[in-house]
Amino acid sequence: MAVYLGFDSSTQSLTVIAIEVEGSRRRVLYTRSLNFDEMFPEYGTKNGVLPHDDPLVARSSPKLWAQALDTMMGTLAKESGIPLAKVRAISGSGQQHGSVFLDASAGEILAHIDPGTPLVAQVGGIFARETSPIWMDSSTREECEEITQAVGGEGDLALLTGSRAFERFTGPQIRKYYKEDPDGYERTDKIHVVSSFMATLLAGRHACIEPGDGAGMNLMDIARRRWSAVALQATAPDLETKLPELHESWTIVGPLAPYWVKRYGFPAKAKVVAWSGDNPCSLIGVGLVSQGRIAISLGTSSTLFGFMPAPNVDPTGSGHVFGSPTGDYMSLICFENGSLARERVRDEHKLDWEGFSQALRATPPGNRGGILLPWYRPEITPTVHKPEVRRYGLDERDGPGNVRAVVEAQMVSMAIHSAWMGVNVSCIHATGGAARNRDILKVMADVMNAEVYQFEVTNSACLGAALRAYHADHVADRKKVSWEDVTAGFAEPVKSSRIAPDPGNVAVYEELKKIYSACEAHALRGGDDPMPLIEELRKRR
Ligand code: XUL
Repeated sequence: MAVYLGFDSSTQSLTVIAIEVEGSRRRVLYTRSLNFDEMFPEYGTKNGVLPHDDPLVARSSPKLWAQALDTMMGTLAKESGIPLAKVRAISGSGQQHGSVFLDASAGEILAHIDPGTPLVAQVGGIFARETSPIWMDSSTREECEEITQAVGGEGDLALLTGSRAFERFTGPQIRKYYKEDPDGYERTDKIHVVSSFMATLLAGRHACIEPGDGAGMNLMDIARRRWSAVALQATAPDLETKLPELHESWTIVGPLAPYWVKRYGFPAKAKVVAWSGDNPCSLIGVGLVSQGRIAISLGTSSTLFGFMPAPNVDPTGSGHVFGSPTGDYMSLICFENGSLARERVRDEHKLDWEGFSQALRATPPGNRGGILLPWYRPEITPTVHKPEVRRYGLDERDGPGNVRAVVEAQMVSMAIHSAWMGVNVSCIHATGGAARNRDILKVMADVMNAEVYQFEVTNSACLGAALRAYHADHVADRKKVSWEDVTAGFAEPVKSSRIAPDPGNVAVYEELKKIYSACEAHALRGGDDPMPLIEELRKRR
């Protein structure tokens, strides 16, 4: 029997999953989550983010992530009951785009961590920058423009790196830091993304970045899967010396560092496998290892993604191409106002999640034309820099109407902004915390006109990381394993969970999509007043 561990270092929590594989016998042994705000209040985060006066700035603490990892490894050793000696490999998933700036002392210090003292007490001095910008940061508009100009325009940058410049991507964030704190940048020896930083802590040496997360930086040549000299030069000086190496997703970074072996009893030969981004890991965790279906993840962000055999870049500029951990590609669109927007509406109307579901059940599909543009925070898709919540034909005090409106807005926006992918979606794999809620998934099925399936494990990023550990362990031992074998029995949708679209509701949403697009155009581009369209729908339905 072999045990594999997958971690997920996300915006709000650190989760672990332990899976057991013995031939075709596969099962989840253990899973546990640590919420950052609740478990580590001394860092002062709210929903995993440090408070800041500027609403466009979103940062977190890399020390908090290190402390959470240390606590979780202790929990695994002391409380989980899993057979530690059987752990063969460990991998992980990280919130994408976030960056960790380490100084030149990091290499030496990390190689000699004393197992007698907690990790954080020893790594406190390795950071050239105390805080890490994360994916919710949208303060780098200027830097995005500068990089775009230097590379030759939006289209060229997208063809080169898989995405036009995005505020949250690591390259623009690095450029901002270089401009604001040139000394800090100079002192920086290595810039990790969240995933490679966490793998670095486990292995006690600088881990590589892999093409899943590398593609979220505006720095990687997407077709060649190498750092792009042109993009690096456009971003900041000497960047090539500060970035970790770029290697395939199944790279073994090294054995587990002695700290974890001596302090907690993990096996010395356990392999640390390169960590990847949460969305690339999710692709594996919902079994999308070939073309044809898409997944929607309802976490802090909402993402819509699918497997892609070749890097086909989004001509509308809202989507991304990332590396898939299979060695292929994936397309992705990210919406910032995900779970936190749903929570805002829930809290504004003093509901719990059951009340939220009841409100969905009590209101008609299409919401009688009541529309909410749910930009509680700046939005990534479509680009909204200044947070703003707008209502059309919807009373602010109407609790059930606002609940339906926020869910419909999220689903309709996903449908509209994913049209460029040209995928005729007939089946959606739903994942992330809110995928447990079948009332939300019913709206998804009707808006997307597709069957929706749930999974036993809702944290597919975490499961995908454990499956990647299993895959890399086999590759390292020169054993043949296909991705279909890797995902079998774990990353398969629950057949009985199927939610089918209702043709009547699908027709309502076809009309609502037009109205929602008109509301977006009105709010963002000064388009025509959409109220006549809403009145017309009301007359007929
Ligand atoms: C993807 C993105 C988010 C984060 C969330 O591009 O920014 O989905 O990965 O952790």
